[in-house]
Amino acid sequence: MDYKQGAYKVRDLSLADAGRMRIEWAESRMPVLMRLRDKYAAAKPFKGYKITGCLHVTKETAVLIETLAACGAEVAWSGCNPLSTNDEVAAALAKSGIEIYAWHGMNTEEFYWCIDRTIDKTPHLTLDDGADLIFTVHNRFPEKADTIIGGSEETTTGVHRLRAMAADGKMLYPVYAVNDAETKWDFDNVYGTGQSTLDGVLRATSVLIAGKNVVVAGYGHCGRGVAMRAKGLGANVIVTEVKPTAALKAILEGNSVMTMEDAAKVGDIFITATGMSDVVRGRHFAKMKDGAIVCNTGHYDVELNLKELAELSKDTRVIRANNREYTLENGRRVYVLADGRLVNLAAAEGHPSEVMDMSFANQFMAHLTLVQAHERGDALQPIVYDLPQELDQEIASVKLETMGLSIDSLTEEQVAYATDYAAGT
Ligand code: RBV
Repeated sequence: MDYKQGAYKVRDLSLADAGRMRIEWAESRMPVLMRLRDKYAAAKPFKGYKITGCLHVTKETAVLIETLAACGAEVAWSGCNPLSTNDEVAAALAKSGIEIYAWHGMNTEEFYWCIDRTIDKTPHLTLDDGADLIFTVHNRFPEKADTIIGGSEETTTGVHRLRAMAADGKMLYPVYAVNDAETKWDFDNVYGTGQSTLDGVLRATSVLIAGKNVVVAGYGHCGRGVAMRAKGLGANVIVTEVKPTAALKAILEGNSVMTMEDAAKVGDIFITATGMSDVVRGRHFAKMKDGAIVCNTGHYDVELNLKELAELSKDTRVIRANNREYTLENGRRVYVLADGRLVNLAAAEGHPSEVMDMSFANQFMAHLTLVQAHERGDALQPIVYDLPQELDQEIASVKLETMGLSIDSLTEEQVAYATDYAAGT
């Protein structure tokens, strides 16, 4: 481990050159964020602001971090999951002077130690994925909130929790729900999760997807993306749900729908994407076929009850990277990927750069908005804010432009037609 107090703690600083090449690869596929870097690098709107982040340390996150730094921010970072840090990227960031505490395979105590080190900086802004940093500030260092002007949250699970906290009047500063921007959830959660989850399953197993029964638990945006991509590879997709409208959508979009109780007996590969705890538990594992593969792509590792699986098992071993075999008392084998942690980041590299480009453009703009409001003297409430919808169109339009695509625009007559309530047949 390479450690320098107040500067970094990463696995191995000598991985920095390899990490730098990964970051450059991501930069070449994140044109929207790179444009924001170019646009604001001279004015340095974040000069004098300390931004503390807790988000997967990937090559894409590195592009976000270095964009914030290029625009004047003093940044301190930790990873938001013990298994999602890319050690090469972490080393590259440390070597280029970013304060970073993150390594792959840390335990829970180390996880919070890293977050605490970033809070030591007394930040002005917090940037979360899963709300662990914000909750740590609120629960253990509430005095630090006095100098925090605002924060942002990247993912569905985090936003749900923060909205609950705000409804209870317990939030100490305003937070932008980056997840809820259309150019985030309608792309990252669907196409990002869809591809990266299958990527994780393939890297951990290398099995043929075609002809398999893939059980997707949860048909929200993430589950829908996973189902779509599994089907694209030739799987028979079975969806389990608790929400009637979501189940209906799943069936009308060509999937089968059944209870987990029934799906457990026929599934070959199980992927949870619900944000809920104990979706697959002992009684389900007990019914599974020999060789069943089970993983989770939700933010927290609560969706698979591995304690109950361990109780049913007589033996367990790691059979390949991110793939643990459990031999049950009934003699059948079940394979759990990435210890039930989000398989797309633990076993693969997270979402592709192209999709993180828009998610992180929203993150950048959320922080810029907070700083600008602060400098204008606008008092934001300690609640969860949505980003303005115009921003979605702006980000999408730059994305299209960088893809070399043009779209039509309405004529004046069409605009008039759209708002003419007297028009009819
Ligand atoms: N996510 N980040 C990456 N490549 O950096 N991949 C996925 C990456 C984020 C994504 O935005 C999602 O909301 C969150 O991880 C779940 O923790």
